[in-house]
Amino acid sequence: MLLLQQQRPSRAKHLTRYQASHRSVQSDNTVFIEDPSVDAIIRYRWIQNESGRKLLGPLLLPKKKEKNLWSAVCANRRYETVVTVIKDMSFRYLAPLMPTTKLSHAIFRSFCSQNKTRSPKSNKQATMAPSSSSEHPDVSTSLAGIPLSSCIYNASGPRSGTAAALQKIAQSKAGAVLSKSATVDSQTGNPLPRTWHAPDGLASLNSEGLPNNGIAYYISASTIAEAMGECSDNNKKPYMVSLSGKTLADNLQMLQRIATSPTRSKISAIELNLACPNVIGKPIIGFDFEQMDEILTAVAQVYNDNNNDNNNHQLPPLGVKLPPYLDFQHFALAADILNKHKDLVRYIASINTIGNSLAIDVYSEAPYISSNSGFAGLSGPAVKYTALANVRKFRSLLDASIDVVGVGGVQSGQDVFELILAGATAVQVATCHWIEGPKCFDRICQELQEIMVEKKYTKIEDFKGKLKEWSKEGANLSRLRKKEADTTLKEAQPTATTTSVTASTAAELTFYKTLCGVLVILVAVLCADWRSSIKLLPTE
Ligand code: RRO
Repeated sequence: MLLLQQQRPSRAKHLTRYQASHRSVQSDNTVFIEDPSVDAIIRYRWIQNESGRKLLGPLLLPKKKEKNLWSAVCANRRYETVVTVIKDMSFRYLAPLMPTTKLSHAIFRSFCSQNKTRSPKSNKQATMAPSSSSEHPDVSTSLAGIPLSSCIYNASGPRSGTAAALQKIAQSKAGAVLSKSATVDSQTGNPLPRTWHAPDGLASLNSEGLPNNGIAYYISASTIAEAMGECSDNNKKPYMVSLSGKTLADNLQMLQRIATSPTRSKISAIELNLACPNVIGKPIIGFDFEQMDEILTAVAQVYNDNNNDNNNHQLPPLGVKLPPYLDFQHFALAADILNKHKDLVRYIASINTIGNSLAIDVYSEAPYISSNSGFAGLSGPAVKYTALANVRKFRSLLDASIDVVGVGGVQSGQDVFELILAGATAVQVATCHWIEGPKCFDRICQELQEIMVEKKYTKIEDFKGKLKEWSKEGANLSRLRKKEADTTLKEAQPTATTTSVTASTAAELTFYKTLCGVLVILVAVLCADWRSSIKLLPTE
């Protein structure tokens, strides 16, 4: 790891210091570069492959007052600290991945090219992590019998409505590609504005109203080919289709169309959305247990009819997207229905957004969202705890044959780790993908791997569903770990303070010095003027 801190550095000086110390870049392929031109610290991470280094994405950490903390983090490099600090710094510093500056890119490029020209021996010495399995834990999983190279993929919703958007997911480290929920015909959705992001980055609202290109588009050969490209082989990366018919008949019709589609074998799973909160005038199906049972019974009939005929119309495994439940009785009722249909339902995705939330603009004294009187689905980091509880509860109530996919507020490897600990087999990312774009899958995947390395877990099964009961010993261990991290932070802070006179601080100093000088001159002139005017006063 490396943190460059200097006073008014020129670019050349910056590079020189960087070059002098780049050997200290840590084996986890992370480098921190302070960029005085934007008063920020930029974190670069990369992977090493045969052809050189591939940048995983620069991350701008812009807050000046956070610098000391970051110096400490850099010195410490314990993943707990890094993850904690990342989370404390709040979503808005991380998720949007603001455009990083030319200066830092130049430094990073220089670093890459420099290391490429080294001899293999010194190259090894310099930085790179050995690519053993312990350094790159296995994040693959098996969902409803479908192998996923990574347990992290996109949720149906943001950035999943077009082949172009789906292609970007396919080209990322996401373990699968899931389409936007389809209706029978294409539709544009609710009027704008229909989305809102809280300024603190902790919550988002949407009342999209199911804008989508219609089922024909999502199951067409051209869409799947464009989206999946090289990945169109199901063994490499599964393509999944979400359905959200406006009526039961619509859902059954769409299932039938998939069963008879020439692309049927290219669709690895179907996710039936029983939880859309934004169809005006329609209830959230997952809260109406009678209707939920009715729908699953009818869907089971379509599956049976097709899977038992001799026309090779087998339908892919079915998952069900559920709304968030908040009451133990509701968990039990929903789980009973799902268990009743365990031959049909291979996984649940839990949770959809928290429906009918409301955000108010204090200036206009009106909702931020125009449609449905401002009522909309809540997502983002604020809902993670509801998602964790739903995953945990359903894992304990559902038949073991039904997998649980965790979704809700995931924005870091730690979030994925927690959901898997609570019992998730895989994890979907929605709001973070919406804000950060598909590179979030690579970042989150690497963060999960870092946690697994630290904890010496080599595969997902090592911790899946293994959430422990609260215990005094556990709480003591946690306290000890936090104390250790705090001590390391405190130890690192004085160094950071003494060494980090930033460019902007220096500029402020110069400004105040000049201001003082001007004031002294002004006062001197005024005094001289006053004295001479006294002398000139006529004597009585
Ligand atoms: O399109 C939407 O308004 C939407 C859907 Br289908 C959903 O399932 N969840 C959500 O928050 N928005």
